[in-house]
Amino acid sequence: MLDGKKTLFSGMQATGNLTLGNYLGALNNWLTLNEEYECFYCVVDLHSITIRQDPAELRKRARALLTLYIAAGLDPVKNCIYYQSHVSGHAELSWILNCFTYMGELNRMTQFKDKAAKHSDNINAGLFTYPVLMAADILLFQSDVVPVGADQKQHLEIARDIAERFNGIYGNVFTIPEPYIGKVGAKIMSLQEPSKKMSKSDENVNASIYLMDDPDTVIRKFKRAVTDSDNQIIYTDDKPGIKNLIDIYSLTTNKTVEEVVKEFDGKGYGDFKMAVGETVASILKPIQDRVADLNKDKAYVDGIIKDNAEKANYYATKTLRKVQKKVGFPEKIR
Ligand code: ATP
Ligand code: LTN
Repeated sequence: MLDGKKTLFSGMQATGNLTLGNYLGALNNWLTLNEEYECFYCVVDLHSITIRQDPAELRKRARALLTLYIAAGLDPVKNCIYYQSHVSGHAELSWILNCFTYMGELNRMTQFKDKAAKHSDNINAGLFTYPVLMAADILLFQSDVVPVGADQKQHLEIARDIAERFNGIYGNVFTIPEPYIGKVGAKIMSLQEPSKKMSKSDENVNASIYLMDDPDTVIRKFKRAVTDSDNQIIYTDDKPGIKNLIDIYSLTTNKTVEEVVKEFDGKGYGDFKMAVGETVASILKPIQDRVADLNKDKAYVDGIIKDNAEKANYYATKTLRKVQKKVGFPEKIR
């Protein structure tokens, strides 16, 4: 809660090109919630460097991600769209919260285990304390709700635990955040290995639909999507490939799973995959057009970056001052 308004915070890493999983699992919910709340949508570049990044590439991707937030339909005047690295409060609060987080809690984080296994040559302390920085992001803005995909649920739980612990010691400092995880689409699966989630850092480009993929690529990737061989469109865990495509089609057409199954009753996988491909391509096209327009207007996007960083800094400083005072840091002499 900020200035009497309910607050929403969410963010994405600029670790690669956004996928349909990011869109349907997170961004789409951001769009439906953004009227109700004071919203902060962050490009979490501090989190990105827990994995080694090429600096020029990171800068480019972070800009592309911020542009995509706007192109997807988030109004940058009503919503605070900004880079995490432009608001030093994230790192400062993160340090303080590190001192209220136990090693045992962080040791249980499944994302840490997965990422550590994947990047065994660089298991750095930042990767380990990643959830604390995420808690700082959320708590800095006194967030009431945090829309994320299902894979982030554990991180939300630890953020709540840290906030409750801190409040338990110092009184009501932080709003306790609630996760918002959509019922359908919370986990869009890889098109090549439907037992794995679709991930922007997947090396196999055919496993993911990228939001910037052109229509032919989208259709080709869906045609090649791994399914089983019995050619029946049924929604069941035994058919993870088809189940995933039904979820995608249902979300992108606003039809229920039952309606989708009925629509394709008696039709084969070929027809179904084509329909999914065409629908997804038609949703992506206007977003891609807006990205192209925004890329032509550097000054406009720069202005948004500047104004929103100021706004985010204003609120971040407010919370940070309160926290610093509570833990016993001396007040600054002005
Ligand atoms: P990486 O591959 O670098 O781990 P990612 O694709 O998993 O990236 P994140 O930046 O970690 O993406 O996630 C951004 C948001 O998208 C989060 O809210 C996350 O829960 C959501 N998300 C990511 N992948 C999926 C998916 N396959 N289905 C639904 N939501 C997803
Ligand atoms: N860890 C998240 C990205 C993230 C985030 C946040 C999401 C960083 N800080 C705060 C919601 C709220 C991920 O999606 N990988």
